[in-house]
Amino acid sequence: MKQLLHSDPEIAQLIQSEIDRQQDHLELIASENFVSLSVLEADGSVLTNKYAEGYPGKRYYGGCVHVDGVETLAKERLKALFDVKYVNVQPHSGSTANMGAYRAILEPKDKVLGLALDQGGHLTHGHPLNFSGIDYEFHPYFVDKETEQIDYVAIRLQALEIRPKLIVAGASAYSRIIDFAKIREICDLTGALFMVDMAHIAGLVAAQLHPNPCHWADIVTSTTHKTLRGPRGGIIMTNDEAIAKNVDRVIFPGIQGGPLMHIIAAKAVAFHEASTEDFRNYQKQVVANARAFAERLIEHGYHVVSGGTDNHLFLLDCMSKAHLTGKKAEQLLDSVHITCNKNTIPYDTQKPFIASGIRLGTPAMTTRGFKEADFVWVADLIDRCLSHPDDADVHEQIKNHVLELTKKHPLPY
Ligand code: DSN
Repeated sequence: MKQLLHSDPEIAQLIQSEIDRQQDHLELIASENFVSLSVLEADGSVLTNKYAEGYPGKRYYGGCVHVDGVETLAKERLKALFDVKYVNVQPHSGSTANMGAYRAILEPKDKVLGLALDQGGHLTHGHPLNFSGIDYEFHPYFVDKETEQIDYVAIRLQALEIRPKLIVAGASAYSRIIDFAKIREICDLTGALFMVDMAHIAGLVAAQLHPNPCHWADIVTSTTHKTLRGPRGGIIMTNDEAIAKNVDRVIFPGIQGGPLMHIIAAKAVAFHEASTEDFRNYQKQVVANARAFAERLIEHGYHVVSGGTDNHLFLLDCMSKAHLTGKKAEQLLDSVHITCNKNTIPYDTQKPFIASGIRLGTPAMTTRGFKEADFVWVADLIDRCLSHPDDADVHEQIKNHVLELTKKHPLPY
């Protein structure tokens, strides 16, 4: 940052402080990750200078020969990674990708089924204040009260009664394998289209550790920065040519103007990385770490929603042992350099801003080289912190342990 330090020391200092924070905190936010230096280099490249409205070979600006090459490569790599025929790599974010997908297949006010936000769903799956809940008539489906897993029988009954135009699967806080085949069956029975937002699990899907929704759904969206470990952005995929044509028209000129070519280059780099054996091994470790982490917290006496995890995350019910709200637990852990987010648990009695749980994920620290034993240690630190909410000496000791752990696995930035 030599140049920035000279020209704008205030911003340079804030960036340096963020690098330091990322270095010496335990990052357990399930939707975050650490990109490779190659992704970072593409992300920070001169491609940010280029306007390229349109698509490869059909641009509204001159000088697009090289960015055409970049976008074509990104598309080809993405198709191969998820075994899908048509892709759009231009969405600026997951929300824009979802808006594009809905607009490509729905009319305003169409009925849609989506997982309830307070049970693991996402804002863009029908929250009343989000464009999705405003533009379409969303009906939430739920997890079973006992198993805390998606209740496919109830979805079937709901779909038969409501007759939605679309069923959306995908979640931001659900720790089990989603049975796409079962939802496809319900869609076929009721005449609904099927969309999967695989943002959270895209890396696991790429590594073939979760069923591939592109084999079941009419349309699939994702972000590229979570388990997939690419730059911040969105993508849309389909095997249906007519839907693909709609998607391209809806993204540009429908929703966006110029694509972010530096981000598309970084996406291409990430898709290449995600196709390697190293990445598959990384994802296996992500899942093994999440399992060991959850099991240790269960041994400590906590309730983990649904009793465990099949993927990269789980929800810890902080009321179950520590008798703390998720908000308080998040604040306490933050004070000892353990970063996570409060989260409602299914059938929560607390409001979303308070919540009874926290969401814990392993993708970021696994990128730093953490193995099962490290996560067992992290579980012990979390338990110690939540069991001693007012003990400053204990908190100081935990902070020192966190530093020991983070120093053992430094970031390359
Ligand atoms: N906000 C993201 C998450 O944390 O899961 C979802 O978009």
